Amino acid sequence: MPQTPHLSDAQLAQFQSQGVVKIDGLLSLQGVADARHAVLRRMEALGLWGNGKWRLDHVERPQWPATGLKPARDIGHRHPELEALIDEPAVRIAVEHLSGGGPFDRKVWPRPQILASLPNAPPWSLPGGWHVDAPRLASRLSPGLQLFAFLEPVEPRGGGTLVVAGSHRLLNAGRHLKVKAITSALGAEPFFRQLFDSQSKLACPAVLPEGRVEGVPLKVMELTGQPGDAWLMDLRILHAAAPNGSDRPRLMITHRFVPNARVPEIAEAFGWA
Ligand SMILES: O=C(O)CCC(=O)C(=O)O
Repeated sequence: MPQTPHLSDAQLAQFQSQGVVKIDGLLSLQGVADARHAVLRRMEALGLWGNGKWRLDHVERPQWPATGLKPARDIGHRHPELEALIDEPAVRIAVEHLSGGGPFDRKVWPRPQILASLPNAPPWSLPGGWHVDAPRLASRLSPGLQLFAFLEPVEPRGGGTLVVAGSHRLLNAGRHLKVKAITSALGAEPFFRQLFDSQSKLACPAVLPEGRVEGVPLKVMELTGQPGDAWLMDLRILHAAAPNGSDRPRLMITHRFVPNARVPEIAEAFGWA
């Protein structure tokens, strides 16, 4: 049983200001090992894993944005070992602490998803595809939290999701905004216009972009970590999948925690019946 995570004052302050925080060792190592085994069984069936090693030599290297794997088709998301991770007590406590409390909806996003990519770079470059998965709410409240966790080590430039820390503080103007309206409003700002501009994609930038919009400091950050580590992200944060410049597959899981109390407003914002 993992220890109850204690979020330090610095972590809480970081979550407030940046909308994303890393919690080392949030998931139990046994739980992660079980989930990793479930995924590796599928990788073995695909010929990508065997005798305790990755077997990528016979596979043509995909080129970003191709990832070489379709997790839903090749691995499947319905694994009890994966679902067990999001129900671990330490995860629940951290998510409830940061989101203001459960219970959480399981209809919109019923189970965790695998995020997987084979090595598909160099050169590593800033990606396109920046998006959010939830609307801005007229109440200005956060729609919920997204968990990202690692089944395999993910080092810098190793395919970890990229996020624009601080972006949750923008566009909370007291009216609903759907996801396309959010990216197009952000794209009117020079910082985001440059980030979204595929012509300006720098191969292997030494430093990830930083900027300021409406007085809010913004910073592109890469979600990296070791098995068991997790990041919790406000669902308002702009984010994108990234190339995998390492020599090993990237294996992460993600899950979106939406408090039941937020669902009616999200449904209204999206225009669901
Ligand atoms: O890291 C990835 O593959 C992208 C994750 C993502 O965009 C999402 O979960 O919404």
